[in-house]
Amino acid sequence: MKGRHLQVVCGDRVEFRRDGHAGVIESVLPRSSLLYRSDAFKTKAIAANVTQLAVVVAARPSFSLELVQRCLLAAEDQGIASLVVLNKVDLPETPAARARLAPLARIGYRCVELSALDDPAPLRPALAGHTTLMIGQSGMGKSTLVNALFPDAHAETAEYSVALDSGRHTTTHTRLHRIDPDTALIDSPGLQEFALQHLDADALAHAFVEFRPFLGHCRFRDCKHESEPGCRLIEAAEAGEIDPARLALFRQLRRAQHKAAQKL
Ligand SMILES: Nc1nc2c(ncn2[C@@H]2O[C@H](COP(=O)(O)OP(=O)(O)O)[C@@H](O)[C@H]2O)c(=O)[nH]1
Ligand SMILES: [Mg+2]
Ligand SMILES: [Zn+2]
Repeated sequence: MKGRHLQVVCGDRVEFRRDGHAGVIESVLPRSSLLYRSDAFKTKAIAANVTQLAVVVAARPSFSLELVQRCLLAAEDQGIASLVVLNKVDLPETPAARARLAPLARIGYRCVELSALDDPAPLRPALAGHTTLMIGQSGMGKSTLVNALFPDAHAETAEYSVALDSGRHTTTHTRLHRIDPDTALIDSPGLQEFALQHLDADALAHAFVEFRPFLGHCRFRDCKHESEPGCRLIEAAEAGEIDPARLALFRQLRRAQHKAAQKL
């Protein structure tokens, strides 16, 4: 690998050689997973070898349930575990936030509730043995959580950034915090978009875990699950076996993916 351009992302395992007082990365070892972020212009790798995604939400400011689901879908596609962290349970609006997450809990997603300001401990057992990428919209309390878990981390939280007049997005670098040899937490900047465009329609459908038992049973092999007769997913939604809102989300994402593919 020497002399070649190396794409190293947070979480990579590398072969490293000492060179005087410096060090040289000789090679990047094969990755077990690679997660991407995308905006209108480009797709960018954000972290490698992640084994679990933790999506942080809170009752205030309000969070996008669609964004949470996009994150969970990206994790499913990469075959990694995921959980939702409902932070700020000290806030009185928490029951409403919990109710919004209920459809995800029903299909098996774990939800850990805590208040980063009071006690981050409820998250520790969920992190053990994993390399967890923590993501979530700005203001959900990710930096507060990192500081509570790692008192030496000094991650900048919202008030601090306001004082410095440096804007809303305080975390600018993706950073790995090691807890023990088998456990690490990766803190990444406020995430507005999670790349799903690179998934084809089939991969996207499989990322909806609760759809899996029904896939391959539609009358038409190339069923788009829109309005085709004999569509097993439409039947399942009508029978209450899957959540119609999830089928609607699938259709919306599939159309967006289709449009993006046409632009290439
Ligand atoms: N009430 C309450 N506020 C919190 C909690 N955790 C974080 N916050 C506040 O939420 C705001 C955003 O926190 P920050 O950690 O910067 O969010 P980030 O953008 O996700 O990194 C700050 O004002 C925090 O003090 C919590 O558990 N309860
Ligand atoms: Mg932050
Ligand atoms: Zn179908």
